[in-house]
Amino acid sequence: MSATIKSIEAVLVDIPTIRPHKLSMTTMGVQTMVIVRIKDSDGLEGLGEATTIGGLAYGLASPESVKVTIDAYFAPQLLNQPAGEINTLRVMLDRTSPGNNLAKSAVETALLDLLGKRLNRPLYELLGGAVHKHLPVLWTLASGDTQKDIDEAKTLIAAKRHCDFKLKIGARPVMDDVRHVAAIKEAVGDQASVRVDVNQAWDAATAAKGMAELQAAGIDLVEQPTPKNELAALARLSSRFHIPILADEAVADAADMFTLAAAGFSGAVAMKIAKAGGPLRALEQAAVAQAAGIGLYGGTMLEGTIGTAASLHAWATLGNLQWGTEMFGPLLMKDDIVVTPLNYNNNGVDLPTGPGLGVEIDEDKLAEYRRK
Ligand code: MUC
Ligand code: MG
Repeated sequence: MSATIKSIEAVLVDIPTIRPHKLSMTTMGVQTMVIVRIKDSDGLEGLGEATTIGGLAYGLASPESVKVTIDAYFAPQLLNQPAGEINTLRVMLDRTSPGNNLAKSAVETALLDLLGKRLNRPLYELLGGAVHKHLPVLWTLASGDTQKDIDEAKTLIAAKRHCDFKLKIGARPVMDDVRHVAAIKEAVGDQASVRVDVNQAWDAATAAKGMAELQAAGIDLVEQPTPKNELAALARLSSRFHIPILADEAVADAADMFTLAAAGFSGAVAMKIAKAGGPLRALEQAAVAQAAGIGLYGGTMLEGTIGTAASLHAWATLGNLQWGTEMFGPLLMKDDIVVTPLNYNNNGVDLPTGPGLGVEIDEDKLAEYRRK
């Protein structure tokens, strides 16, 4: 008989960021992760992570609500079920609990990690094998100060830690943002790709003005300029400008991707396991995007090492990752709760190769940062 699920624990972990991280809707000084630990009847353990940004500022769930969802609703359904029947368990949770993708992502990840450990193979092999063993990683400049951002970019370029940058804009008047972005692009020149993320802050008219200015300034990509529900506006902007649009908040899963593509959108999509409901679900979204000619980008919710590793295993299986990834979450946090951190080098990160996610919890660090 196959192993069954014996315990499920959801732990809130708060780690300060290395500097304030300013987005259009909030400024982060701490990142809260929900770490999920699933143990089976053979004593093996799978790890998962559900992470959002700024409490309730960014997504539809908070870290605290994700913990309650897992403790009160998912755990009783999952206990004593066969741990390896991941598809069956997914179908069960979808039937009893629609949505709740953040919590589902952590559970799916933990079950995949458990399966990898049981089979003694890395997750990417369970997903059909890795096309890439080293993935490019962008860095977000979001100190809120132009000169600080330029200094940060130059240091990171010189250290070969990153050569692609995303700037968080949208909180200030559009021309203030354009001046900030243009100054940074001017300072780094052709050494770096510079992109922006507006996080839904512009209406359609402001977006048209902003995109024209950003196109003239040599910016490579504009992420989610308009509100997430305004799909027609996103589609219209994508055909009006040659600077491509990256859809983020507008598309969580495969169905959203189909709807946006059918509305006439062209450009790229920021895939995130947290939005889609797990690594398998994110790859379903990738298939729809590819069929519609929409470019792929490995996105982050600024997860720690567990969620970042899970995402990397999924993105590594994709032949065309046209826009690379932004899997830098662990680098934005002051500390980590794993024994061996990911290896960031040469403007990217190495895919972990151990069984499952290839990541191990540091129990002392977890005890230090878990919410008391
Ligand atoms: C987002 O909207 O993309 C990802 C990178 C970053 O700096 O913020 C997140 C959220
Ligand atoms: Mg974004």
